[in-house]
Amino acid sequence: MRKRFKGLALAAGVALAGLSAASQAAPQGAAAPAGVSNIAPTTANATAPAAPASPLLAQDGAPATTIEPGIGHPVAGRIGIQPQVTTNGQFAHWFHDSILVPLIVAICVFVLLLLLWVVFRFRKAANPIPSKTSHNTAIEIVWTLAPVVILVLIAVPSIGLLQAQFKPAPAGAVTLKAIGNQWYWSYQYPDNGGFEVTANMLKEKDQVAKGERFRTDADGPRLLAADNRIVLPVGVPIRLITTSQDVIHSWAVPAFWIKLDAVPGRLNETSFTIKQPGLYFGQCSELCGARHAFMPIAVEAVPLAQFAAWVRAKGGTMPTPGKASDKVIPQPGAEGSAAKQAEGNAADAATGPVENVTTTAPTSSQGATGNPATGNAGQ
Ligand SMILES: [Cu+2]
Repeated sequence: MRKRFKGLALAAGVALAGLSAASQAAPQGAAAPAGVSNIAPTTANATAPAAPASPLLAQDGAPATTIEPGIGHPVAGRIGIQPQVTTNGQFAHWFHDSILVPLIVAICVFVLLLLLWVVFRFRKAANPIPSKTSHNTAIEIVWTLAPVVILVLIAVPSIGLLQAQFKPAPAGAVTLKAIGNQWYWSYQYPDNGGFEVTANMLKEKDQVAKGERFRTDADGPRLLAADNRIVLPVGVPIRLITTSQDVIHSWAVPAFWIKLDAVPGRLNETSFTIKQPGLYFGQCSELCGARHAFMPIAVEAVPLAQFAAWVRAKGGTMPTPGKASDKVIPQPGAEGSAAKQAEGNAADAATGPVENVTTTAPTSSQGATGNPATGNAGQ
């Protein structure tokens, strides 16, 4: 089923790419203000007219990937964790459902039964002369040690999971840099030519002006659908780097077991591997201002070949199929970072006393944060 769908999507993509030049020019031109009406600037890709050539999106912006019911998005009335598509997520899901919840339930039931038994057994009517017992060494040792043992048993897999969640990506990972903005996400693929994608929430039909693009069910659930999806390959490690332009945001996709704060001036990093193709939705998960609830994340996970086609359609490059560069991305202000190098150059070029290094702002920022490098130059 999925295989057939993949083939269809690919075929549709190729067909669209071929047709786009001829048939798409007219409607796109007519609907030109559609993209402009978004809140955030969508001028990310200045080099290539990417959208029409994208093998994954139809010309009108309709996605070629369809949503699988119950996977990658919330469902009304569902209790519990979303189905997981990463190793960490699957382990955490099992840990939660098979260890933690049963344990909590068992402890609660046990304590409740003890209470009921004590209330019944030691009631006044049955004990006209109260017992004077005040200590019982054996039972005190048990009720101290038993919780300790339980906590230690829980701690072992917990700490293992915690460690796994922050494991650096292995060599050959594809790097995705997610940048939080008030209030939208922008994305860069530093290993794939550094093109940028801006993702805004799609509004409902009654919220947009005539001719403007609005959300359809194919785009995704209300408040979760984005005009541009992030495309990532399946089965390839993803190096996720987050940062922010303004305030703290958080890049979170429940189906990936990923929630990583995006902090201005800093880079946070984690890695994950998506196991199955599909559409996965998430949201900013750090209260970041008035429109915090309206900066969704939509990830389209596709086979590597399709990812490569999308990258090329966006004007990017694939270093080696399935193998991104392993270059180290230095933290702002660290040795080897652009800001540090610029600082060194500025110091070399200075002929007189330098009153304040930070005033000689390097022309090139480190790029990782997108912030001017002046804030780091003096450190
Ligand atoms: Cu935010």
